[in-house]
Amino acid sequence: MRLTNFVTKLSATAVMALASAAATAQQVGQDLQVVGAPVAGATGFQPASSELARDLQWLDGMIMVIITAITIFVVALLGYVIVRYNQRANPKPATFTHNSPLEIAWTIVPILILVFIGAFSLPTLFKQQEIPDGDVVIKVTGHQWYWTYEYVDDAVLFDSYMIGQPSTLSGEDETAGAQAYVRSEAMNAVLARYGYDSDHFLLATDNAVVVPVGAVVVMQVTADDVIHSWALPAMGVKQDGVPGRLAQLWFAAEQEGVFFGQCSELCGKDHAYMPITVKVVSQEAYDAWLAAAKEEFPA
Ligand SMILES: [Cu+2]
Repeated sequence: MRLTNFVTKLSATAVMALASAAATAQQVGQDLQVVGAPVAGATGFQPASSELARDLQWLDGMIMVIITAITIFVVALLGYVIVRYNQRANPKPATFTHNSPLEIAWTIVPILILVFIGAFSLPTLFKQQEIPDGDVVIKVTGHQWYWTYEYVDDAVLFDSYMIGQPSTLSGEDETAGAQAYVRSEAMNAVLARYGYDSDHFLLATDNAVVVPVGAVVVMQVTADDVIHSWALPAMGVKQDGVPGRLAQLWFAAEQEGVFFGQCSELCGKDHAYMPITVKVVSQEAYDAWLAAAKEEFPA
């Protein structure tokens, strides 16, 4: 019984290994849910999918409470003064010019509020800026107008273009009516071929960054022409890529899924057309992807 189980498991594993070896890099993660994407009409954050994103969203909420309390307090004071000390209610105004206890209070209280905010915001900032050792290290270079990704420890290097950018459309796509940068039925068919639907137009790229769930990912961000910015809202990261400099950011994704970001530094006429697609996959799927990527995209 045990032996049969073992044999069944072994053959299943072999089949899976064969199947994944046959997959192309682009096919990895096509069944993933889209988790981090902008939503039309929404005003809040994308779902926090890393510790950094959770921290900064919590900080935003906490500061919002303080801001709201201060605003209500100031508006209430203004209202009280308008009603109580207008010319009709208070015909004879007071003439004093100083009130030391009051002045000390309105100096010390804001200092305490700022120290309180700093006590929470500085650790959050330091956590973002202290770069841990990466399980996966990816050098990302911004170009007008696409990104290049290099998995520095694995000799994998590829460009990533927005689906709908001219180089992503084949002659057949154009015959079918797909025009670069234009939303259409034919464009939806191109998106579908890559595993995306029409909502992901302007967000999805031909080649995605693939990272394993839970792994510490360090991105080394730079650019080779003008300043770009690599941003992934659901992970709470954004870093300018400056020509000649290598800046770093890090994140560890807490859930599998597809996450979209966009270049966030105005970089020329097609700035709107260099999105970022990150697929967070299981370790097994990542290993399969890496094996395929080494074949397809040798550095
Ligand atoms: Cu840009």
